[in-house]
Amino acid sequence: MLIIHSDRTRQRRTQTELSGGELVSPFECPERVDYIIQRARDAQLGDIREPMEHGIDPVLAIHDRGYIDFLSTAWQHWKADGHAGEAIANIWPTRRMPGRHIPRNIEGRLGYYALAGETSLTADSFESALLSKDIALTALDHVLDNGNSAFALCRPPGHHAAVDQFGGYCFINNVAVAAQRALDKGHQRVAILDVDFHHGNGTQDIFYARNDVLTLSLHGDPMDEFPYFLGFAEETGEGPGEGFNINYPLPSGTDYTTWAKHLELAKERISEFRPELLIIALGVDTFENDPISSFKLKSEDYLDVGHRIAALGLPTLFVMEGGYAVEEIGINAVNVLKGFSN
Ligand code: Q9C
Ligand code: ZN
Repeated sequence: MLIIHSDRTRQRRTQTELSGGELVSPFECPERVDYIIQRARDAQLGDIREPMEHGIDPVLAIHDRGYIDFLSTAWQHWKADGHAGEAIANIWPTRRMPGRHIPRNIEGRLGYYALAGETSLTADSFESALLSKDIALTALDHVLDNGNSAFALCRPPGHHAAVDQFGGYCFINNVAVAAQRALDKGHQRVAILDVDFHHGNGTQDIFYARNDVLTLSLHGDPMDEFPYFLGFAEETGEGPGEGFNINYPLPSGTDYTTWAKHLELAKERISEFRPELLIIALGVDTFENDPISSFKLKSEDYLDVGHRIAALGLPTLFVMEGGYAVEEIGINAVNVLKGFSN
């Protein structure tokens, strides 16, 4: 399987993540990619190529322009205001503070465009997010050109990024950008299956009222897990999109037997939809030793995950999302791709 990768993903090395009331060294770190690419090389998974630049238009096809302008200038404004640390949101439009106005001050703007407070915005954030979407789009080009599957080794991840919000380590929604691009290149129907431990709230948000992109997510029950406020089973889409969003919230401690049953349910729905392209939001934070998650998948289970996805028989684009057991992330992610290819 072709792999799209860039060493420039290393430029993103944020210093702080707000976690447990402390500023900790971020879980979403550059070593994640190092372990995955090392393992892909060792396993001789396939050719490794550099991403090509695709510009901003595919991003504006799904994200709000004001949001993208904010991302591109936020750090400059934050520094100009003399703040010492990385930019972290600390106030939001909430119930009875509806946020009808976008504040002038960067602190207010940060809250307006953030959906969570763990993710620091830094000098590299926008550029890194652009690089990540170029990795996804270059891998997509390959799938569109020859019908073969490909792996986009994206970093930062994307599936929490909504139409006009960042958070959960995500700024630009890579799977959504790729899905929209496939439609703009002539596809009629694209399915996005999100197997990251966390609900793909951003992807759901972007396509919620549409029936040309089927969105499905298997994840920790939002009653107990991030992002808490979206990802419930009753969220099935709206308007023309009714029936085209499917959530499978699963309890803490879910093991592979239960998880795989829900994967099969998702696959039935995908087959019924008859997509021309399948995009997998590939998080491996479902791993038993993941430091911020609570499912119980084992390394060898990921081979079976790949095998089960391959049974759909669709051109498939794998896009890297989460996974924070850094030393095992390479084995787990590459096992999915090996299981798919064998
Ligand atoms: N104390 C992805 O997997 N909550 N994002 C962290 C740590 C945010 C995960 C809590 C989790 C975001 C792409
Ligand atoms: Zn995740």
